[in-house]
Formats: sequence, C-alpha cells, structure tokens
Amino acid sequence: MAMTREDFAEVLRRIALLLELKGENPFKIRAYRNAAETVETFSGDIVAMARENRLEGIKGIGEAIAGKLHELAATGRMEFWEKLRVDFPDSIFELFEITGLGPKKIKALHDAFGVDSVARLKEVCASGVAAALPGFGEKSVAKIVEGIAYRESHAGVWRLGDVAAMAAEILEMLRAHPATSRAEAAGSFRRGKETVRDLDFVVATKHPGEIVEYFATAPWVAEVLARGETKCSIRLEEGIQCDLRAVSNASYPFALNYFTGSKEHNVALRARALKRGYSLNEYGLTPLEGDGGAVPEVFEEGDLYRALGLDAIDPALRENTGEIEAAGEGELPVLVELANLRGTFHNHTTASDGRDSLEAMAEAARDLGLQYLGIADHSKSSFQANGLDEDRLRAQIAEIRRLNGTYEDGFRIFAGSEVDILRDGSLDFDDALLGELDYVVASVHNAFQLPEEEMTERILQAVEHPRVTMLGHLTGRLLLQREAYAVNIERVIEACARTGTWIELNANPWRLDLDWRWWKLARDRGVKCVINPDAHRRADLQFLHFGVLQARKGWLRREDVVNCLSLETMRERLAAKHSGRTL
Ligand code: DGT
Ligand code: CA
Ligand code: CA
Ligand code: ZN
Repeated sequence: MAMTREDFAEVLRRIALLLELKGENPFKIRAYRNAAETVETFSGDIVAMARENRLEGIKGIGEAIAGKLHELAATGRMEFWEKLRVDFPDSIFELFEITGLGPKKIKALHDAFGVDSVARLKEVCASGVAAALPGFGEKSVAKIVEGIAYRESHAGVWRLGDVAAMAAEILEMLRAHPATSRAEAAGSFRRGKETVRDLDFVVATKHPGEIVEYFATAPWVAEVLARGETKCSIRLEEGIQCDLRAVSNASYPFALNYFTGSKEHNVALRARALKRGYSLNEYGLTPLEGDGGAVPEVFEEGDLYRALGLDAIDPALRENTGEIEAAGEGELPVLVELANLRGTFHNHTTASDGRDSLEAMAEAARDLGLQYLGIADHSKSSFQANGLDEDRLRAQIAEIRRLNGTYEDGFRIFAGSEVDILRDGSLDFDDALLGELDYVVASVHNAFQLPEEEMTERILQAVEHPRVTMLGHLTGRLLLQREAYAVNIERVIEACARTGTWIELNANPWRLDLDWRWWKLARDRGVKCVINPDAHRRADLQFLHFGVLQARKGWLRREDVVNCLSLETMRERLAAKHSGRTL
C-alpha cells in the first residue's frame, strides 16, 4: 500500500524513541518529534510533496529530515531508519506504551538486562533484578508491574477517537458498492461508546455473496478471520477486528437494531415485544403462536420501536438505563446536537503547550461557525506544559482584548486560564488576577495519588472558590492508559449544583471526562455541562463531535449544555457569575 502521512509520522516517532534509547542529543530527538507532529497536521498533501522533494521551508521539518522523508516517499525506504532499527526488535516499542515507564528507565533496563519486550520486562520485574537497578527500587517496579497489568487488561480495546476515521472509511466503501442498498455501522461504535472492542457493519443487499467478497478483499484487510455466506470477520492492518452482516432489505432494520445493541437493550426490547405478543430477533418480528395477529410494517429502525409502542430511541441511549421506559411514556430527551454549540472554553495555544497561535485558534473557531472561543492556557505550576506566569497571562489577556476589537462579525475570544488546583486545594493564581479573567477552568494536574477523601476535599475547595467557572476533566482519566484518580464524584456534583459551578465534558477522545454514565444524575441535580475540546491545535476543535456524542449518551439536552448559549447570553451569564466586571 502507498505511504500515508500516518506512516511518515510513525517512522519519525519511532526514530525519536530509538534515538532516545541511544542517548542521543535531545534537540535532535525533539526535531523528529516536531516533524512527526507537523506531518500529521500539515494541511496539504505532505506525502506527494515529499515524493516531489518539495518540503523545503515547511516550518517544523528541517532540511535533514525533509531529505529523509523524500527518500522514504520516493523509494519506500529510509536508510537512516533501517540502519537504526537493526539493533532493536519491534517489540521494544511496546515498552513505551506502559504507564510508569519513561524513556530513561527503558534505556536503563535495556542497557543493563537487554530488556526489549514486555515479556522480558515482566521477567526482570518478577525476579527482583530490576528493583536493584539505580533509580528503580521496589516502589517504581511495583508501578511498572501495575502498568503492565493495566495494559493487558485493556488489550483488544480501542479508543473511539482512534477508530472513528477507519469506521467512516469502511462505511463509505460499503455504501459505494452497487449491490448495497443500505449500510450502517452498528455495535458499540454506533452507540458512541468511549471504547470499542470491534467494529460492526450491517448491509442491506440482494447479493450478500458479492458484499462479503468485497469486504474480505478490501485493501486494508490484514487477515480474514471467518467467512460465511452472509457474514465475514476481518482484521485491519491497524489490528482492530471488523464484523460484517449482509442481510435482505426486509431484515435490515431488525439486523441493524440487533447488532447495534447493547445486549442489555436488546434483551429488554425482546421482553417488551413478548409482552405485546411478538417474538423479536435479528430477522424480524413475528406473532407468537396462536396470536396470529397482523405484524406492523417495519421499513426502518424507527418503525420497529413504534411497532412496540415506543418512540424511536437514539443509538446513543441504548444502554438499558431507562430509555425503553422513557420511550414508552413519550419522555425521551431531545438530545443535544453538534449544531447547537455556539462556542467552547477549554483550549490551549502556543503560549503554553498548544501548537497553534491564539489568532489561528480563533480563526479556526470562526471557520467552524462558532460565536466565541475561550482560551485557557495552563497556569504556572504546570511547568511541564509551559504554564503561564502572571506577567505572561496578563499579556495574553491584553492581546485577547486587542484581537476582540478586530472582529467585525462580533466573534469573541474569552480570556480564561486552566488554573491548577494545587495539592492543598488552593488555586495557582491570586484572586486579583483571576478577577481580570472572563472565566476560570480549574483542573488537577498533579498529586493524582491522594486518598479519595483528600482528593475530594481538594476539588471541593476549588468548586467553592467564587472565581472558578468550571471544573476541567474532573477525574483525570486517560482512556486505556491511566485510571481516574480516587474522587467522590457524587459529592463534587452536589457542590457544583449548589454553587452553580459548571462541569466540563472534556471531548478529547483520550479523556471523555466526566464519563457519560454520570451526566443524567448531574443533570437531574441541576448541574450544567460545558463541552470542551481541550484543543492543543486547530484540528482538535473537531473533538467537539466526540463530546457531543458522550453528552447524548448522558441524556443531555440543549438546555443542559451551557455552551449552546448564544454569545450575548453567555456574556451576561459570565458577567453575572463574576459580578462587577464587564466583558
Ligand atoms: P464491543 O464489545 O465494543 O464490540 O460491544 P458491542 O456492543 O459492539 O458487542 P458485539 O460486537 O459483541 O455485538 C454487537 C451487538 O450484537 C451487541 O451490541 C448486541 C448484539 N449481540 C451480540 N451478542 C448478543 C447476545 O448474546 N444477545 C443479544 N441479545 N444480543 C447480542
Ligand atoms: Ca462491536
Ligand atoms: Ca462484533
Ligand atoms: Zn488539563
């Protein structure tokens, strides 16, 4: 297959990792990392440009790396990379996926014991030799062992954000086939689950054999796992499994409904059908013996729900958490949509650890049709993220005010800060400076291991602070990488309801925090949600899509999500929250 920008980025990242193991100059390593980022986010066809040797002058790709990328694009090989990698098996890259194990430790383990795979790492941890290495000790080895166990327990699980583009591509390809009359992605992906085990597709067709053949021989198939007349399972080159069902047009709504799940939703729906005298399965709805009544016509999924006396239930809600009862009583929520959002608040720029400038971020938000964008760069204690000190933040506020004067269409940047909640619950800036901001996002970025009681008190103190507008990524989880820290979420929700503090639904697909399972409760207690992309570059504003999906899974309506408010109302709301200031 032809080279893609992802292939480029992967090679550059792996070079950086191996250079790190070799103890190379940090600037050189940084150059490869930057180039990988640039390649991934560049707006033109970077692969074609590399092939034609036209990379010169692109910011983030130096001359030497440009030459190497040209070689890779033109010949499919990069001599530097091939030479570098001969000393290391590919399994060494697994080590970088383990929490608690950084490049320095990997290098030490590799140099001392030749550790070059997770299997070998387990051995040296178990035998006790790792703990004896300088800079290690029992405690850090215990952390590594925990990291290995976590990774193993999540093997075969994928983040929604990492598979969404693949799913869309496969669906598009299925729909393009002339024998396809209808096609949809099903399963946990369609339900918008934050992680999925595989991708499921359902196709309506008169020629299932042709669709199965087409699916099994697509260019991205690495392996055909199982193949029948009407179904097929494959593994993609990226590693994820995909299941296909090809059904008749008449069975399609039933098959789509069944394979969308969840299993629990299916079971409850089938019970409902039985009560009404039908048996329901993935092929259709049939009257129970002896009943012999007419079967309502079902052309699409909505008809199926209506046939059972229910309003149509959005896939996001199908987790059997009360949606069937609500649908029976006409009480399903009208769920928030991406198009309802008018702005968003938690975003970074090059001032801290973002990749795009303030102006560029604002332009991107305007392009998306948003009326306002909040900038909340890190505060000074987050030094690893280049957090802003008082002077730099004041300069940024001034720059935001200046830019606001230049927008003739009324677009507005709100000046905020993602302020660290320090270990003792105090905030990283004093009240005077916080008072100069339009809003404050308060987040925990360190001391994750505090006991639950202490962590909860720490966060509650921020909630009680009159200048805190919203809590950022409340639990700190990183999906498939780091568990949420211990915190009593219910108590935080109650405090937020009482103080009018908003809770963020962080839409970054690594976080999706606060988890959708909490939102119905939060909403019922009167807490407002704010969907934020936590964007570190322009393209990350697209994360809002994932945030909206999670909000839908949490039963949230337009009126529950504050950033659906128009600019005018939002200005009033913020001013009222932090009284005495004009924005
Ligand atoms: P996952 O684990 O992320 O792939 O989650 P799903 O929900 O996509 O699960 P999957 O792919 O095993 O199956 C797709 C759907 O098929 C599932 O949501 C519901 C339906 N299904 C699968 N097995 C059963 C079952 O034993 N009983 C019922 N009622 N439905 C099932
Ligand atoms: Ca699935
Ligand atoms: Ca499946
Ligand atoms: Zn943060």
